[in-house]
Amino acid sequence: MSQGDLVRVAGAHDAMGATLAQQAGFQAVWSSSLEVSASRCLPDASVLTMTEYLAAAANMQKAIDIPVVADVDTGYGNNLNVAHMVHEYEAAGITAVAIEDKLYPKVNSFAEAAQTLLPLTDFAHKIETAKNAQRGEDFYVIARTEALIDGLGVEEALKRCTAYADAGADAILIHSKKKDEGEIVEFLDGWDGRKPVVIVPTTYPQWSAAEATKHGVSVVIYANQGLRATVQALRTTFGTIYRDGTSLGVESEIAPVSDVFALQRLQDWLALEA
Ligand code: SPV
Ligand code: MG
Repeated sequence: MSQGDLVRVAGAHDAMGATLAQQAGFQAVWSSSLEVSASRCLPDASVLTMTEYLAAAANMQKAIDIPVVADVDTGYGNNLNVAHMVHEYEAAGITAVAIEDKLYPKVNSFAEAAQTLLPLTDFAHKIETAKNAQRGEDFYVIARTEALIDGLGVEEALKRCTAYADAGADAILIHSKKKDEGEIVEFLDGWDGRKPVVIVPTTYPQWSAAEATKHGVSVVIYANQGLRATVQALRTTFGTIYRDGTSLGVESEIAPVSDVFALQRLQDWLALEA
């Protein structure tokens, strides 16, 4: 970000996904609450605990050389929970956390459910608490507003992000569930640039990284495409093997075992023992 280049981030839920994201060239990995909860077939609704989300993020960070940006939902409670979260994530070597201004327990932004936001001043206080709790210099707190998700409009989103930036957030994340980029562009046109902007173009994938850069976006998160690819691939592969009574029909489509060994860095481990 300091070089002025767009930072592209891929969502993952385990070390394998994080490693594949790094190999594809992404600059960071998003430890997605949707992915981590879905990997256990549980809803993205504050059902898992902080320690479970932290374990997933830490497993990813241990496997890769690029930063993990951890989606920490609401910070798992109120201000003291946020402070504890920052202590634990920072100690685990996580580079950045993104905290959202929804009420705990939260539910995924795309769920057909009511979204309730914290009052602006309460969430600004949460951000201040997070920054106060941080011990070193190299830890980043991203403030995420769900104002557009809650239908409160661009003006409210700008007001909130300005307050969160002034409370000490290192970047702000503006989320939208619209099928076009209209309200995101409107937000970016109104943003004074006091802190970098992060977007998550899940529902408006036609809006490219190049266009986002032109509008002043610093970070783009592809939050869940990896998970959705996995669902599709496993469904097709398992279905074909079960139907055919042989795996012959999928052999040319799936990674060879040698590829899996490479991801496990088996040669390095054998060299270590030798
Ligand atoms: C996630 O990946 O968990 C996110 C982004 O928070 S979204 O699912 O779009 O809310
Ligand atoms: Mg999430």
